[in-house]
Formats: sequence, structure tokens, C-alpha cells
Amino acid sequence: MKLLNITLLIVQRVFEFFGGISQYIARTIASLRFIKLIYKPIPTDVFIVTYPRSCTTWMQMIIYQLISNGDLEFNHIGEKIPFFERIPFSNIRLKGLPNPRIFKTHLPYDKIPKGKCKYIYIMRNGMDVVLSYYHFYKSYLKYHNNFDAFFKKFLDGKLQSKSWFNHVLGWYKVKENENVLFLHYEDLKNNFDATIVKISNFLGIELNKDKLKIVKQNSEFDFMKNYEEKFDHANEILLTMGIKPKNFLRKGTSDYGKIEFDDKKIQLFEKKMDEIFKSKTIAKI
Ligand code: PPS
Repeated sequence: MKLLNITLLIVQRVFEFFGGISQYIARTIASLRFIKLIYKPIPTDVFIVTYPRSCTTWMQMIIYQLISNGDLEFNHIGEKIPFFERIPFSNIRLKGLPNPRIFKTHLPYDKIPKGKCKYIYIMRNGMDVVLSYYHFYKSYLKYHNNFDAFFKKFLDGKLQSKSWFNHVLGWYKVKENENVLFLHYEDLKNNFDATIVKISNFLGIELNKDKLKIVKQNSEFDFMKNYEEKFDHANEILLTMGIKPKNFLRKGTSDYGKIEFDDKKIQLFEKKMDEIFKSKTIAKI
């Protein structure tokens, strides 16, 4: 393993040296090294797992509020709960992280490091996800095509995070594992207190009425929107790239997907769900 790691590091450095397109290969190697060889899960580790635009940031805030009892003295939530896949490209060092180490990740089940650590998976209504992701692509990734084209890419799993359907299904299949907690964004929206109790029990965090009140208050959409710079990890970089910020926490609602979709899209979406999920119980639309 050590030898493999060193060999890969040398290859990575060579690609870094050449710059340009080689940087992408260097990053892929760095990522592989980190996920497969450097990171070793320990039982106290917690992963917040989602397909993008499904509630990652909200869950980061909720869990940080739970463990810190309402601390707001951070520049960015990523300082407290880092983005796992980006650690090799950041100034965060695994050794410098406090215990428990809590990570945000978008990794599908087959790619995530396995161990005795805990995983909280959050699924959001797919049509809300596609709409939110579309706006994210437009604001942050300079996507210029229309929604119809984006919707097709989403159905075909051709976006950065590949197929939403397979991502959800992969995690749904292991939802009964004792170290997995499978939640729905809509549960948080409609049944916040009970969902926080579930999360606290799962993580072994003590909860009382006062703490619940603080967590609720500090993770409300309007409150977080007020402090958006603490959640929008790309703010600085985006500004220098000329990309429009202030669109990270856009609406934070459920079911508006249904309103903005025409019948044809709803049918296509449902057909794809039947095809891949093969069970209506997964879908919450
Ligand atoms: S990312 O880019 O993958 O990290 O995005 P993610 O955080 O997973 O999802 C962003 C959407 O979650 C909404 N959000 C919230 N909804 C309700 N309450 C709170 N507190 C909250 N915080 C974030 C956010 O607004 C994004 O959804 P849309 O529909 O785009 O508004």
C-alpha cells in the first residue's frame, strides 16, 4: 500500500508539473490516493451523504449545531464539516480534525470508504433536486443550455454527479444497516423535531428542549440565508471567476418541482423511477 501510494504520488507530481489539462489527471490521482489509500475510517467518523442539492448544507448546519450547542463563530461551515472529496485540494489535514470527524460527501455507496463509521444519507424529491441542480449549474458552473436539455442529462445520468436514481438506489439498499440512517429532506421540512431526535439518537448526542430550540433556530432557512457566506464555499473563487454568487441557498422548499414540471416531464421522470427503483416506496413525489 505504502509503495503504491508513493508511486501514485510521483505520477501525480509529474502530471502537476505539466499543468494545463494534465492538472485534471493529477487531481483524479490525488483524489484516488486520498479516498482509497490515505483516509482510514474510525468508528467515530460520520459521513453526511447526499446527491448534490439534497440538503447537505442544511444537515451540516444541523449536526454542527447539535455538537457545538449553537456555535456560530466560524467563517464557513466547511471548516467544521469538510467536503470529503475536496480534502486533498484544501488546506485541511485529517490529523488536524477534532473528534468526531464529520464529513460532507456526494460519493455513491460503491465509492465511499467502508468501515464501522456512521453514514447519514439524505434523499430529496428528485424533481426538486433536478430544478435546484439546474439553477446551481447555471449560477456556478456557467451552464448556458435550457432546462429541457438539463433535464435530459439528469435523466441520463450525464451530470457531474452521474445518476441521481442510481445514487439513491445504492444507498436505499443499505438503509437497514445499523450504521446507516436514511432520511428524507421532506421529513426535515415537515417533521423537524422528530427527525432531529432520530439524528441525535443515531449519533449518540444528548438532546434537550433548549438544544432543540437552538438547533431549530440556527438552521432555519431564513437564518442561514442571512449568513449565506458561511455556507457558500465557492463565494471567493466564484467572484474572481465572474460567476454570480448569492444563489446557493435558493428557495429551500419542497414540491415546487411538481408545479414547474409539465406532464410530459413528470411522466418521463416517473418512468425512469419505475425502471431503476422498481419499487414505488423509495420515491417521495
Ligand atoms: S450542495 O451544493 O450539494 O451542497 O447543495 P445542498 O446543500 O445539498 O442543497 C442545497 C439545497 O438545500 C436547500 N437548503 C435548505 N432548505 C431548507 N432549509 C434550510 N435551512 C436549507 N439550507 C439549504 C437550499 O436552498 C438548496 O435548495 P434550493 O431548492 O435550490 O433552494
